[in-house]
Amino acid sequence: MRTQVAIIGGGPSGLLLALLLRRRGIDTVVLERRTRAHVLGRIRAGVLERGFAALMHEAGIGARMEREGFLHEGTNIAFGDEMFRIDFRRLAGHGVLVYGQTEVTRDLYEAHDAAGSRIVFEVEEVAIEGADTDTPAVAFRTREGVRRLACDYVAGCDGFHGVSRRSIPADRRREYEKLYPFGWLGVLSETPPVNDELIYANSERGFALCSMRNASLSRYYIQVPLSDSAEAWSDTAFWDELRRRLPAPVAEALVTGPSIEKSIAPLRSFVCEPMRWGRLLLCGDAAHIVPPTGAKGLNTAASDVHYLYHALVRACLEGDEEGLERYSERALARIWKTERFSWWMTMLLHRFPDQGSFELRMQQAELAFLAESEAAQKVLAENYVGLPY
Ligand code: RFL
Ligand code: PHB
Repeated sequence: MRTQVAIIGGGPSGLLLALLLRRRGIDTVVLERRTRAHVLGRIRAGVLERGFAALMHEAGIGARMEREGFLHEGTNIAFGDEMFRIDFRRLAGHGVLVYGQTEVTRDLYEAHDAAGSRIVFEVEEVAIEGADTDTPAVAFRTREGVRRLACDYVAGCDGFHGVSRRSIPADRRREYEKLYPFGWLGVLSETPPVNDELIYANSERGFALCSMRNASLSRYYIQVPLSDSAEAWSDTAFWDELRRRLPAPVAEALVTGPSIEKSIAPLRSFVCEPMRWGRLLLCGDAAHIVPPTGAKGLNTAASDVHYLYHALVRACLEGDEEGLERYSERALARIWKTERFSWWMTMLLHRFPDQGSFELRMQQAELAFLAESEAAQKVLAENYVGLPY
């Protein structure tokens, strides 16, 4: 088997990169460890930056997103019983789109079906060979046996737990990591959202977030200790705890119902440098993770796709490797700023087990300042809607 760009991972990064490259006549093969149904069953991100939406359009799949996505021109921050709004349109010029990662992934798979793309599911024992040579390849096992995919470049889009990052020799990469001492318990329910915009809440019982997928599908999160398990949280216990963390008028307006998905995600900040080793290019969660507080994970994956797509087009169609040589530096420059924003939002809105009374006062003062200062709100708005590529 041979292709120009072997793409490991059929999540949003890998699928979007493959679709963009195909549209420019560059051949790709996507290798995915799971089944398509499994990938589509994962409930993850909900907020898309304008840059992400532009890439969807460029890939020719923006129509349903435009039709069914919700434009959010602001967000709300609650602390205790107080709540204030950050006006994205006024402060940053435009808003964000609420359109779930599940829908993005479905649109991507459908476009690949129509294009007749080669996507191999349930691959095992994926191994990258010769990434530091001019003739790389990816070996993998399917039900039919071991196969070998020769290629010009390998895009490592296989998420945080994939093989790509670990294929870069340990002495050629540097990893930066921060683990937070809590997770997010998320619930999806077929209930109308409590508010027409998101609410991020800092309460003395811990963080809570009110989000949504559409007018009849809500997504809520609460901060929980890492030792908790999702199964141990009954729906009633979840709704009771969520209500306690929201300002009284919001809590009273909350419509509850049975959960249709419930899971706990740990919070982590992580960056691997560099994102390139020879002809292996890392992209998305394979290279970096942010805590979900700023809604940046999927959006950061998309900015990598943007840089990598343009670099690969230049390399494959014009034989010019400058874009690939500078890919890691360009992508990381934006990633570190997004890491900073996600870390800052996380520190601002959560309760920490080791938070002393001074740290608590600092957090309260920062929230009070944010509530009053247009300059501080502008910083948040500029980052939330997405830094330029
Ligand atoms: P993914 O989605 O993890 O996809 C990687 C794919 O690679 C496959 N894979 C392999 N394939 C072949 N061989 C191997 N050895 C492989 N190992 C793994 C996996 O099966 C998978 O299909 O990474 P990608 O494509 O880089 O996309 C990243 C995003 O999924 C992620 O950043 C976001 O979901 C993060 N995130 C959010 N991002 C936002 O921008 N806005 C949000 O509102 C937001 N909310 C969230 C989130 C992530 C969450 N969780 C559970 C992690 C909320 C949550 C709760
Ligand atoms: C979501 O809707 O899943 C979501 C929204 C905003 C975040 C994180 C997750 O910051």
